[in-house]
Amino acid sequence: MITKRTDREMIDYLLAAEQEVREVHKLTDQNPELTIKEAYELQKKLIDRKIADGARRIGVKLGLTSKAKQQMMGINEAIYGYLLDNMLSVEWEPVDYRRFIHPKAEPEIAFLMGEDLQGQDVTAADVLRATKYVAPAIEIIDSRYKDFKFTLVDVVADNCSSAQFIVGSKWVSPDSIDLAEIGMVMSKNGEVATVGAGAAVLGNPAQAVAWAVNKLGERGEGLKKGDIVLSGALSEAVAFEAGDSCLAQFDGLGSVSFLCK
Ligand code: OOG
Ligand code: MG
Repeated sequence: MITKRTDREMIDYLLAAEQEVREVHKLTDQNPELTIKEAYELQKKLIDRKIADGARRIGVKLGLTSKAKQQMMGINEAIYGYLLDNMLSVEWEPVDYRRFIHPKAEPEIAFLMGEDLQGQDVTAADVLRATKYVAPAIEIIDSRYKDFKFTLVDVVADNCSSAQFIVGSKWVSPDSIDLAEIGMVMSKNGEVATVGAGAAVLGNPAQAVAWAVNKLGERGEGLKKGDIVLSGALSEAVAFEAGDSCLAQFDGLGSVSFLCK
């Protein structure tokens, strides 16, 4: 018999999986009727709980903005979630494998917002105007779900698999570069693991950020000055283990790397 869980139980369940570093069955296994709207409400409650426990919201992340990622995960829709201060790591500090269940690295372009941005008909040009810098980034995703498999509803409730991210130290004005044309190579332990281009992210990463701003706008939210936005992986994600290192090199943006201990 399927016993449906309440919101609070589902959040406790996901938080326990993360804290205890173990994978769990998808929420939709027990609550198959969950809608995408309810999934975003669960996500919000999960983030609010982390904030109540001392974390701070520092930005927004997009997911499944590239065909490579959509095909990899079998979901044809972009998603968004939140970035918290305890997810940000510095490049020279190794990431700790013991924090993860089954982590994967994704090469991304990060935006640093120079102004607040909110609305429901925001364009890529508006995003670029409100952006102070762009920088190379690697997101480490770590779905709480068994075998890294989920439906759209499940992944949204799980804050889009967010775990950690690293931003490179070179910050470039968005005026000086065409984001769609940026080529990217990510290598693991010195060997090419995946390649991509800025255009893979909904045609242009700024377009992807505009999509997220418009979605947030529907809920009366937006981006704030100083927010970091991860615009979504340019290629498929690459699994790694303790001892591995990853380096993502972007034309015109420089590189970002991490070592996993
Ligand atoms: C969902 C998160 C995807 C991206 O950049 O596409 C994501 C997942 O694949 O687990 O962060
Ligand atoms: Mg990502």
